[in-house]
Amino acid sequence: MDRSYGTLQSNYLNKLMGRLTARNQGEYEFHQAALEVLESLEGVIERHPEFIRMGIIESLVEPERLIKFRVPWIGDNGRVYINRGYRAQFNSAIGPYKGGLRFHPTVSEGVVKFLAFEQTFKNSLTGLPMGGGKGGADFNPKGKSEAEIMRFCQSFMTELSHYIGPNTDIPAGDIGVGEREIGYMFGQYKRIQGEFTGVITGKGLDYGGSLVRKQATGYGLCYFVEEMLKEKQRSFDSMTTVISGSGNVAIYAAKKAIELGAKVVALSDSSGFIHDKNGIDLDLIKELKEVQRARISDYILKHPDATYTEGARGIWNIPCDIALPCAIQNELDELAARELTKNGCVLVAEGANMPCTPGALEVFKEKGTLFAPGKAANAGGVATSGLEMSQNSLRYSWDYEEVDCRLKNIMQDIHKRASTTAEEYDAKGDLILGANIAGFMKVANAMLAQGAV
Ligand code: NDP
Ligand code: 2IT
Repeated sequence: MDRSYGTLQSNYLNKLMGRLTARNQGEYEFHQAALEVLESLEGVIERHPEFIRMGIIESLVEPERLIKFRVPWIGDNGRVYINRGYRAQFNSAIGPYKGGLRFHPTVSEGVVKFLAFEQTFKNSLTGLPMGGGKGGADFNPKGKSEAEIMRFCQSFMTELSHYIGPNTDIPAGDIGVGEREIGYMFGQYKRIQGEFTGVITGKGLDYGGSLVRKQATGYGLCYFVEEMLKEKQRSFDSMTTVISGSGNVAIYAAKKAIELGAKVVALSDSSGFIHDKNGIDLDLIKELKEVQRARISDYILKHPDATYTEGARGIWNIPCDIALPCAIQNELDELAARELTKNGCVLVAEGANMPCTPGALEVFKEKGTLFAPGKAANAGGVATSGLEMSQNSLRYSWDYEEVDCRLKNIMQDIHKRASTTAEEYDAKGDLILGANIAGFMKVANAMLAQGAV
């Protein structure tokens, strides 16, 4: 059953939301992401009736193109397996489609649409000329051999290569797609097209990747949080921090938070979480996750003082000052939010895309918890992908400090714009509203300027 959408005041937006749920049945994540943005636009359409007249919001919730394809691949046992691949080319008003690829069993049309929709606003917030896209496959990389991963990536790219290009659509990584998978897909694209172009980002440093891209989402998240804390005359110093996930985003969020003085006491994977009151040993986590591709439960073999608990959701019961959900959508629900705030958590910032449920967001609002939405706080990854594209076009590489400094400036700028936009719309401190409106305005104005296309 689709939920009802009684929270929209405007008759126009309410009808639009009704049509959206009817036309995209069962795509709950997409409904959730769209509703959150529409809720933020109530004040905008009062000030800008031209957006209604020109159908801008109806266009924005409809992907420009949705590609769905078969991905056959051969297992080590000689059997043929079939997965489903997707690419949602959501919006190209301000630049070529840009966004990651996710390999995870839960990937579906609705998930890819929610991610590409969010990406449109996120990319706009970075200030760089990138439209919104997202893709992936319902392929589960867990337990697959190196050769199986390579064959899957090559088959996936054989089909995807027809639809992407350095000036049309530039994919990157996301859950289950890291530097290894990007390398295999880039190699296959190069072979098919017979040209070496910046068609994908997150590449290895030896073949066109950018310094800091690997760290960028996690570092950017912490730069954003620093800005939020600064406004309250606080910092990361001595802040007990809980971070979910133990993948690319979580690891580099932990690294930067520790560098800035925080005590990171917990991390998780989809099976469970570790709690190390002494502060987690990040070198061990990196060895387990980046090198061995092991489970996080192995952490306690080296640190018997730490605890491992089955079930990822229990991580939010750990008392902390700061919580950074960096795993997957809807991983932090209303109950978890109540537990966090009861235990004194003062700030929640989304490293993942839409990790907090609408119920959790209500709790944070009610309790006055400082909150940063993913489309603003985790934009550092795609922003640095944008910097990778610039370097590829220039056929030049910037040094580490240069990229890190640009990333930090972009994150500070996103924070400032989300903050000031919230104030302009009489919602001081509401970074959800501020980020949604600031991201929306640039895309909407570009769409208006380009006419009904
Ligand atoms: P990774 O694949 O590197 O890591 C994902 C992590 O999340 C793994 O530790 C995984 O554990 C864990 N996880 C998956 N499902 C669950 C679950 N149900 N409960 C708890 N943990 C879970 O992905 P990334 O770090 O790249 O991405 C994480 C999030 O950040 C995603 O939401 C992604 O969309 C978002 N993001 C990523 C960016 C990037 O640049 N990579 C940029 C912006 C946002 P396990 O190994 O057991 O599956
Ligand atoms: O969700 C995201 O912003 C990403 N997965 C990164 C996308 C990118 O193109 O770098």
